[in-house]
Amino acid sequence: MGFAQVGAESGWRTANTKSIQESAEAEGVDLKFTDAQGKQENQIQAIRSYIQQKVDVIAFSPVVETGFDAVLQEAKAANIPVILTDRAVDVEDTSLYVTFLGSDFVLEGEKAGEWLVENAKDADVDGDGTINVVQLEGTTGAAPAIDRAEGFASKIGADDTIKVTASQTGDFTRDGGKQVMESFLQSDDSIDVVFSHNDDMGLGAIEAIEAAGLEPGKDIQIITIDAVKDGMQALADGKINFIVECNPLLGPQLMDLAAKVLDGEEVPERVVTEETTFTQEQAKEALPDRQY
Ligand code: GYE
Repeated sequence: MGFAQVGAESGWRTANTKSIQESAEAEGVDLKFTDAQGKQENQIQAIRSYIQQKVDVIAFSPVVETGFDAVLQEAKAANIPVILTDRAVDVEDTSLYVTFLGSDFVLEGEKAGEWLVENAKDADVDGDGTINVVQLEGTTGAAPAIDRAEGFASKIGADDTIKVTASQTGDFTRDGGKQVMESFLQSDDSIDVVFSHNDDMGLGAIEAIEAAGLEPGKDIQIITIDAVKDGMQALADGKINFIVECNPLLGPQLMDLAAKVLDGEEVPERVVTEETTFTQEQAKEALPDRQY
């Protein structure tokens, strides 16, 4: 199996890589692994090299949704099946991949939005009747950034006191989240809520909020997605208010799907990961057994 990973941008990604490498080893799969360092061109190059090496199956987590048509056509022409892992591509011809294993990112955004609608009153710390939300977006053009924003917007639309006043990418990294939050705080002193597309950017935002002399989780509420250990710890500590889980442990299912595809068995076009959500109390309970 040739696997073209996005990079090492977040705690989620690190756990995802470990899961894929460990499951390959456990299943006796000869894994060729590359890290694209967040660059689509590196990923395309890695896929091309897997085609040249005539691997049996290619799996990858696309950095962004568009621009993969040509290389996927090359894989198809070489009769190498492709499994999308974690993130989707936007291609016209869906026969260019056999299946897509990963989360429902729209649903994750919806869960975040629903929680805010239900808890909006508590978020309005300054009591001015409006909830001003700033959004830390994931990598521009990536499926989880597009879908989480869409799901969130569709739910907060139910409450016209909730408004997204600023939205910018922090590229799914802690440093990116910190920098964007610093600039948001400089230009706006009425921020009530941060909606961050992942834990890492939320953790960066916590640093920026504390540096500005404010208390994260109280003066400004924070909602994130992923539920990696560092995020869950911040949630248990009261610095994050709500986390929507996104499970990175896709390795076992990926190896299973690959084996089936190579055995000529039918596999579903879409395999959705099951996930939950965590409040501060639930995070305290879940933390001791958290695997990632
Ligand atoms: O949420 C984020 C990571 O594609 C689901 O990518 C993944 C996202 C995850 O960098 O932390």
